[in-house]
Amino acid sequence: MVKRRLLGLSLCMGLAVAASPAFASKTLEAIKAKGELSCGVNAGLGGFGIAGSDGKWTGFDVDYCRAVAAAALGDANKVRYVPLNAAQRFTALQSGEIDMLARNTTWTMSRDTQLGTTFGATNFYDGQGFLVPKSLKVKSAKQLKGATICVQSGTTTEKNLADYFKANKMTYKPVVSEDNKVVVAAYNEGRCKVLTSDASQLAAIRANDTKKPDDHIILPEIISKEPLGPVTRQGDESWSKLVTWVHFAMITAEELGINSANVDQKKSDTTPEVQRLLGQGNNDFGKAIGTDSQWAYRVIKQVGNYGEVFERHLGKNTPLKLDRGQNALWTNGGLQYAPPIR
Ligand SMILES: N[C@@H](CCC(=O)N[C@@H](CS)C(=O)NCC(=O)O)C(=O)O
Repeated sequence: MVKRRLLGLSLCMGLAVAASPAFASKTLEAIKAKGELSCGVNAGLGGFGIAGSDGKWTGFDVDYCRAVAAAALGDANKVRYVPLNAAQRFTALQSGEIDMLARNTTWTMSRDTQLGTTFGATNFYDGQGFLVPKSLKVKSAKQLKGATICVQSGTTTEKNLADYFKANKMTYKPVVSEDNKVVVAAYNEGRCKVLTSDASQLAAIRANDTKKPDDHIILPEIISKEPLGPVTRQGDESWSKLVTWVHFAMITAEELGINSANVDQKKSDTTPEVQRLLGQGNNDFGKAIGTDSQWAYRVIKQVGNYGEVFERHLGKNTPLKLDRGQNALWTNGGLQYAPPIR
């Protein structure tokens, strides 16, 4: 009786009843053995994933790869970037060519349940929009009846476009290609009047791929939900959890005011939440995901908290000039929220 009550109490408090062994992750073991994380990224999307002329990859998604490498391997630089287009991305994950995908990929039910792939974190809340030349004098998507619209195949974009025009009883002429470069070139050459994609991508395309960004506007209508996040293969839950919790650690760090510049100092902060995140005292939340107590410390030290990464690649001082918007912390009216580390 007493025993049962004790068991009830410990379960209630969320304590482990028996020491739970770390689940062996085949993916993590393989990554450790090869000494690098193979991370699928966009082949060239400024702000999210792009290789410079020196071959160095940068971007918001690239930093997610780096953060996972810091947690899993101890070094954010131990990443092999695998550029993938929209059509290739899931096959690369299914076949084992990559260990994870960090490439502006929308979490949908079919992708989560039918492809042998799995989602866990939404690191960027996005939505689909329309880019048009100002010279067109269009102010609303509702004025796009009969328009030629450039869109990339193998994306949620293509499907949402069809839904939106159907719902609004409008016709349109799609100009479709599997290759994003072809899609963007078609827009720049006027072969389509409108380009549709995730709004963040439109901001990137307008800033980086049009001759005069100011000659183009993104229409006010956002026609879909595009929760973007990292994707892993189904069947290795421990690895998937590691990838998900890296995002939560970055959110928690921002919430607690911990960043790459002050994280060393914060190690001596006695606030319990800070100690748990940074693996101080007896806290070791990394072991159960196959790493060690310093997993989150390394992410913050080597890559930064969520806000730092957002500002570095997408914020006001970048060509994309994106607001935090829905990606603000929940404490600031946004949707970014992490379950507690305890
Ligand atoms: N978030 C949407 C769209 C993502 C997407 O792949 N967008 C295209 C259109 S700009 C892209 O990134 N293309 C680059 C490429 O395929 O290389 C999805 O997951 O389907």
